[in-house]
Amino acid sequence: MDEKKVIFSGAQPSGKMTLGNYLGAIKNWTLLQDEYECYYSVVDLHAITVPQKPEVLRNNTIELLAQYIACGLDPEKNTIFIQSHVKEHLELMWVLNTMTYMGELNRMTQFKDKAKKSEENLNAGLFTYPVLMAADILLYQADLVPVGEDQRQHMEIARDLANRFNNRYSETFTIPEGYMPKEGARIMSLQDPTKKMSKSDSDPNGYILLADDSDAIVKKIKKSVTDSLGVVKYSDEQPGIKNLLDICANFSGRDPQDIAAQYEGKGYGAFKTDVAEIVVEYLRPIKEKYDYMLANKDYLRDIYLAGDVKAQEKASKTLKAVYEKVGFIPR
Ligand code: ATP
Ligand code: LTN
Repeated sequence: MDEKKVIFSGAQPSGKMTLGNYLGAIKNWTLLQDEYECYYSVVDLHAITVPQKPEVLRNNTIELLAQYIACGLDPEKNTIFIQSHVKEHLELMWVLNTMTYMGELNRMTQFKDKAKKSEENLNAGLFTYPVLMAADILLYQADLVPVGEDQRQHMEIARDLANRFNNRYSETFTIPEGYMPKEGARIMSLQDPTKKMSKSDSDPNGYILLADDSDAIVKKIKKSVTDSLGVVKYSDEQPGIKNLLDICANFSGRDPQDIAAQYEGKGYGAFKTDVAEIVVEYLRPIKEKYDYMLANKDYLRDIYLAGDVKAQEKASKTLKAVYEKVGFIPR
């Protein structure tokens, strides 16, 4: 029997899941779950690189897990777990930290962006965030990492660290590859289409949450920032309209240019009404399943407890090999 290739990915419980998270990453997770051995984590250790209220973090963690399932991840097929429950992530991170150059972390655009936003809390965790992400991926010997476009630089570091370790010691890690969707890899904020849609945005009108009700979705799309040209065209000069076309194309499986052609001679109002309807209808079953999952917290607990054990089994094997190669005496 051919061994399945391995996938690892994760999302931070730093808020509720947005349309960007779904189209950029989670949708692909669900599409790949049959062909790969998949590990999907709620990466709570990453979330605390920005301040979190403990109660809120706990809720977000469970809610994100519920959303994974609501989006279609099958807990029987995938290992779904909570990052902080598998201590190996932190242990491998330490080893990789000692092999990561300050210069390469300094180049990370996510760090620069987040540093600007949190000048009063410029902590070391924010700086070494990509090293923890590399540890996540390498522990599971992942071949493929389905993520959005914003994670490209972090994927490069993970690959560089894997190669660096393999060259310094001997073949240990699989070299992972990022897997980004053709459309939807970078969904933009509805309020500022030059910025990515982000669940930790301070303006809730900038993002659509999978848990938003229909009224909220319609309002946010109607209020979305466009331009004064008044023509629905798929063009870089109209980033707001382009973003709505991308969303629409992704949900309807149609070509964005074809959709644009349909609105010739019509204004933005009609276009926005249709986009809102497509989004609401697509998200309806996800939202229903999500509400159901949240009413079944014991089931969610069973899922992550089983996932934690399976994840740790795999992670501990890799870590043991790493410790030996580095020269630590086994206990
Ligand atoms: P935060 O706002 O707290 O930084 P986030 O929503 O940007 O969080 P994560 O939870 O860390 O990001 O991301 C989960 C996945 O969603 C990642 O693979 C990321 O690349 C993807 N993703 C996040 N935002 C977008 C977006 N706007 N468009 C496409 N993919 C996205
Ligand atoms: N940094 C990612 C979340 C993340 C991740 C990972 C994604 C943490 N560890 C490992 C893929 C693989 C982000 O989306 N901000």
